[in-house]
Amino acid sequence: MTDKKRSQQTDPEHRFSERGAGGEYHQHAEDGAERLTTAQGVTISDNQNSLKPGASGPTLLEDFVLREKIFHFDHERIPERVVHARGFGAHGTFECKKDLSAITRAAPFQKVGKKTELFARFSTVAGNKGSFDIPRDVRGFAVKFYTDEGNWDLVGNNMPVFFIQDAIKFPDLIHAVKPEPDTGFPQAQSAHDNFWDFISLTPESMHTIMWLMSDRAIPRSFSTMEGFGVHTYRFVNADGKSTYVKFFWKPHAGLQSVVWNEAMKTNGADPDRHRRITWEEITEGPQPAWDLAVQTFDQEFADSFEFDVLDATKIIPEERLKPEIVGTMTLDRPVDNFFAETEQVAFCTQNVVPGIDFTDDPLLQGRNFSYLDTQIKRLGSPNFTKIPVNAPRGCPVHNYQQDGHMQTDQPIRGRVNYEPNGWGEGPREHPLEGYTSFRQEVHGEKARLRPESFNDHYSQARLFYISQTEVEQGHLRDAFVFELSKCEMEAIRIRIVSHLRNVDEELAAAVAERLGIETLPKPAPAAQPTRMDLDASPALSIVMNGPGSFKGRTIGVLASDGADADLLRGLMDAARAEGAKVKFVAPRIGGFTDSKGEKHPADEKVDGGPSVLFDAVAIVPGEESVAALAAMPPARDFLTDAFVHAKFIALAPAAGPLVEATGLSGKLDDGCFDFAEPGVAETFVSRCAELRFWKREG
Ligand code: HDE
Repeated sequence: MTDKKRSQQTDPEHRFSERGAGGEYHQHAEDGAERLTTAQGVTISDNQNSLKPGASGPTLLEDFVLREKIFHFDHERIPERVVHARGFGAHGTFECKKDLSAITRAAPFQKVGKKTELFARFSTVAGNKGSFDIPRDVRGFAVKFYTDEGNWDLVGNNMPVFFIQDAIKFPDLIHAVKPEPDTGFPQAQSAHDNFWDFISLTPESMHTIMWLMSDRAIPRSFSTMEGFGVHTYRFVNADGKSTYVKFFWKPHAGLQSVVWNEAMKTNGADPDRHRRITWEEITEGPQPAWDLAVQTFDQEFADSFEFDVLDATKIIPEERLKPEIVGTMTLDRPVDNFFAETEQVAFCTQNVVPGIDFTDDPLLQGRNFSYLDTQIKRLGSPNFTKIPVNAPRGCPVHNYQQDGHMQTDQPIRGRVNYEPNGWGEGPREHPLEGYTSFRQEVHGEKARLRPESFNDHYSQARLFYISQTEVEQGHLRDAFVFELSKCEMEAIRIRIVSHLRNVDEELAAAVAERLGIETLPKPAPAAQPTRMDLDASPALSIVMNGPGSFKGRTIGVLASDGADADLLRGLMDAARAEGAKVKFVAPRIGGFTDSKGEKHPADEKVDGGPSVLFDAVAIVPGEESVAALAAMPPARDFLTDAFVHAKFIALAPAAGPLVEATGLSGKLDDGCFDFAEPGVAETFVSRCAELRFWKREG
């Protein structure tokens, strides 16, 4: 567990400043306390008042303390990332679980038990920095490994495929999804005409669109989502032999997402949901952890595979080629400063180390240009590599790169700033230990072409769809309906349905019916007319890949004065035994007093702690206070939402009037537990391991 502590207590009687005899305010620095200074190191005597001739005189230009403070403040902002602006980062460690030295020279994989420090950043793609955490969107999953042989950035997403096959289309894709240029909205939404217009004219996006409409796009937390390197990369061993590799991050907490209605409400109740959960997980445990798994294969496999392994819109199903676990990443330390680390971290796909190389995937090739370019725009200088979060840690850095904006280092001392030099000084290249690109023969006519082997846009879209459980298929259908219902142009809705007919006829018909499209359009003309019918891949379902435990999850207990103390104790014990947490929601933040007179501070006041913030709920009011609770709309919503979002619910006998007030009497099902005695808590918590009572969705 991290030793990271935030200030938790403040002196209630602390007086911030005192008025002196001359009208000036003073804050007395205690002896030994740190002095407040200017950037030039001059101690500041008064940080509350600017310099004036007389108390009501105009502020003097001479006031360098004021001017310096305001000047620095004026320059606090840097451009946000053009995509993935909203992110959350943390430090961690990678531990090697399998020696891969036979297939790669890459430093993190040379010995079982070898640890490599890392920095991970998760992000949404479309929203700006101040947007919310659970839009329907792809999530970035970027990891910087500070290896002994330089930094390796594995800049992936929580989906294994991408919308487009060639980098040249990226600016159009992003322009289309971002707020429309005239109105400036919608923010952090794909549900608008421009996005769906572009998609409807880009059949290669169909596979990723299925992922985007699935619950993968609304994860419960970063710790319950998978990560993917997306592209096929190369491992290269000491003999220069290449093995293709695809990277996967498999969460220890199992896969879990929220439902759409819950996501929308969560964004209002706690826009910082994912970052808050991550912070709590790192500081309180269980710490977020993922296994790194790899699919490795040779050219022969690539040639025999029915899709092109260089096409980023395709996966190699896990049942076809099992990803092998090679290590574990644990996030164990939050940042000390959000701006310095999370904001300034600069991932570049071009950051590879000996043993890892690129392939000819045209998306990856374009990315290798974009990331370095964008960091210079964002961070303002090629010296961004010196910022601590970006600087290599596991190895020395020596070169003749010099000067530039914000050079904080004095790398070159003396006269030698070039190489080769006859002074017998300075670093030299090392042909054997240095990075060598995989030796590959390249030939072909120069032209703007796409391989024929990239042409099948529907087979894997269908594979994804048929691999979902019925519940997930229902969510996916509803997501299409929701998004397309926000499109004003009927032609766009129709074009999307025409693509869906190539994916699944029933899905197309269901979406069309719910959109009010009376006549099904013809299927979209496909570049490759024959769609393959592939076997379902259970690895693609979230529901089938849950944790099998309620560990790390939270039960929200709505309680009020007089709540049955034994029931509460039973619930807390059962939760603790499972590694889950209990949080109290009460009418007042000061808390409630249970039936044995014990006072429990509340974690949330009822209108600030809706049930969308919890994985399961219990309703444990006092008999005397339940009527008042039932009269509160947020208390009724607490129960209704938990029910609608298919959560497991424990109801103490005293909860009756609240159940009645919500209109749920007579509708309670097997996902609702009669919490009449403390022992029920154990059954309840063990059932919660299923995470949701999906049957309720019918
Ligand atoms: Fe990115 N992407 N991307 N992307 N991407 C950026 O770089 C780009 C793509 C991904 O937490 C930018 O530093 C192009 C695929 C992540 O800081 C930019 C193309 C995948 C992050 C950029 C892609 C990603 C970015 C913006 C098409 C998954 C956030 C800010 C060829 C494999 C990293 C920045 C962080 C960020 C360009 C497609 C993942 C503009 C041109 C595919 C996780 O350089």
